[in-house]
Amino acid sequence: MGRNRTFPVEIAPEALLTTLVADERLVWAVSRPNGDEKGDEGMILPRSVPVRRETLAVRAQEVLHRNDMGGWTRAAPDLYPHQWSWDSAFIAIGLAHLDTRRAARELESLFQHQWNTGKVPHIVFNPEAPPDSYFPGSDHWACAAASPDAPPAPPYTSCLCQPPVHAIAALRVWKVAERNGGEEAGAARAFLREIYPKLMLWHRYLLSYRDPEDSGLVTIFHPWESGTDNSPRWDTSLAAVEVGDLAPYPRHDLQHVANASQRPTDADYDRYLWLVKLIKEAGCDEMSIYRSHPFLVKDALFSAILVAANEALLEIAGLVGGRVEDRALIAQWIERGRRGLARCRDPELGLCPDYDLRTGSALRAHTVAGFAPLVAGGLRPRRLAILRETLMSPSFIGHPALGRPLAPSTSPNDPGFNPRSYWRGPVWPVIDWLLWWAFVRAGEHQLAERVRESSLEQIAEGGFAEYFEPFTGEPLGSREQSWTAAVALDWLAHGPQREMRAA
Ligand code: 2M8
Repeated sequence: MGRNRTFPVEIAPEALLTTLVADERLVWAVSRPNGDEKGDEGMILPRSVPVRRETLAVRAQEVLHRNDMGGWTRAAPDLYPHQWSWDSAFIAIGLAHLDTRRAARELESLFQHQWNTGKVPHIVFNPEAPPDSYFPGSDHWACAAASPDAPPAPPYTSCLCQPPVHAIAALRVWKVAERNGGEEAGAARAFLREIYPKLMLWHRYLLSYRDPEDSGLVTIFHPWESGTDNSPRWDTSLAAVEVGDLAPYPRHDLQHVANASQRPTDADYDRYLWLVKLIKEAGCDEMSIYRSHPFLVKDALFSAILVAANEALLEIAGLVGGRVEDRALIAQWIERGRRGLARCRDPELGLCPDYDLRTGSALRAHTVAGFAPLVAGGLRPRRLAILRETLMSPSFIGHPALGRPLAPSTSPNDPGFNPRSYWRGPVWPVIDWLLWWAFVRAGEHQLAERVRESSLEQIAEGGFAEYFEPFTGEPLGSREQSWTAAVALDWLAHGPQREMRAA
């Protein structure tokens, strides 16, 4: 992994327009004069500037170009200078519309660092990133390399993992390449053959090491594994973690946001680092972690993404001629996941909460992760209607003060809601992508289109931010976040008509 800049996506803007943009309408970007008085900074565009979809596509391409490190993409320029697992999967989905080979490469480079157990690490550290750019960095995780299951290092990896969007991304790459035909389709088929056993091993890891109970639900050992780090989902379980002696540590992340309130608190970080310390002490060994770890949680959204990823994997197995026994096994995994998610349903909340294995109780927060069964798909009409109703209710998209009809990461009615703090309220484009894609698969095209349209408007107005304030649309967190650019490209490539055809 080096900083060899060989980004192949040098499509002329005109070519990009014809190949990529399926929907040629304008997005009106409306900025507030002088920025929001509560905000940290003003909006990027002057008042009422029409942003053509073409311009947005070119800008998204430029973000991915600037974050390209030659075969892999950093999650963001300053805040996240390494390769993150689920970010890379979303990035591959976006890159597929620019260059399917480069998109395949994104996944291949991540899977080069897969552990022997099948685990795909949540971070692959860029050896060339300055040591004070991210904490905890590679030196903090170097001990993970001592595990007999770790891949050769450097580059070092963390020993956590993140939601398995990868098979979904691999299939997306194939579908675009197949449509383009010729040599590109041939290369994508070779890529699928190559990645299929690795994906199989990855999913097997999650369904064994992370679900020894056969519940269909994945156990996470750290909030970072959920990808929704400081969500109120984890408040109760984290509060029970007693932090011991911790060496002082830096908060490099705070240098890269306009206001520290947009990031997790120091108390959160103490717990995050304490859990990392315990995981390191357990030698990153799942069985030891399972025996003694103070944070063992069944993550509903992670589990739902795994179900959807298994559906993609089953399709890939068909395309590459995977063994019949493996296909039967994947089909069982899908069933097992759906049954697990059905069991965690909470009729009063209308959501599917996470579950704390230590206390044996549901974690009843009102967050967007509760719509996990939508993401898993395959719902009966009644169940789909209930989730849809909850999503459209004033607790989420129907909240009267929202700037746009997009789901806040945490319901404004949840006591843990904070509209400016990371996963405690802001709108996240990647989560909207998951909901949009779930609606497309469920045949809910009007809803899907509403999410797509509003998300593109939000990005046209605020740029490729990591997350957005749900009432004002103010961009927050990192700028030039790769996965925001990637999902924008995917949305732009899927105009409303195409969604209708996909039905
Ligand atoms: C955020 O998480 C990292 C830790 O993994 C961090 O805050 O330092 C999350 O939003 C996570 O979901 C994402 O993958 C990562 C990189 O974008 O940033």
